[in-house]
Amino acid sequence: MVLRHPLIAGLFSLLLLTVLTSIPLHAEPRANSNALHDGPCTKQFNGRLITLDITPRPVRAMQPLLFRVTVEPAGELPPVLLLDFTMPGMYMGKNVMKLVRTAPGTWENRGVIVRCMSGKKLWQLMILSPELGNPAFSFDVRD
Ligand SMILES: [Cu+2]
Repeated sequence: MVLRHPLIAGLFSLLLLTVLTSIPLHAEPRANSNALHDGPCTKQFNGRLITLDITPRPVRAMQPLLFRVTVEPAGELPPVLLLDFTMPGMYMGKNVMKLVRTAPGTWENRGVIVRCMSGKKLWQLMILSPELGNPAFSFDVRD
């Protein structure tokens, strides 16, 4: 038989409540890479400089776009990198683009960002690469 002291149980639930209320449950996710509308966006991940460039700019939904990732130093990366498109807090189906190496340290492909029926604009593009630390860029796509 497990003995549960009511005071300890009470303290525990109070502690749990404090932890839960300190998490902003309804915080809207925000874009961290809206600079993509003005030029290539470079971040440092795992000691490498990773640049995402989407053209033409600004980046609009339902427009043919060129996605280019450059990595410096490129090291031993595969000839294909996967770029995963998601909308934070929403399931939009699986949208993974194969980026193909077009030059040393450069991967590219073309595609379209769909317009979301909800009216939301925030997309996250994550390079699915454990070697690179799965770097992600989020931005508000324009109409
Ligand atoms: Cu959506």
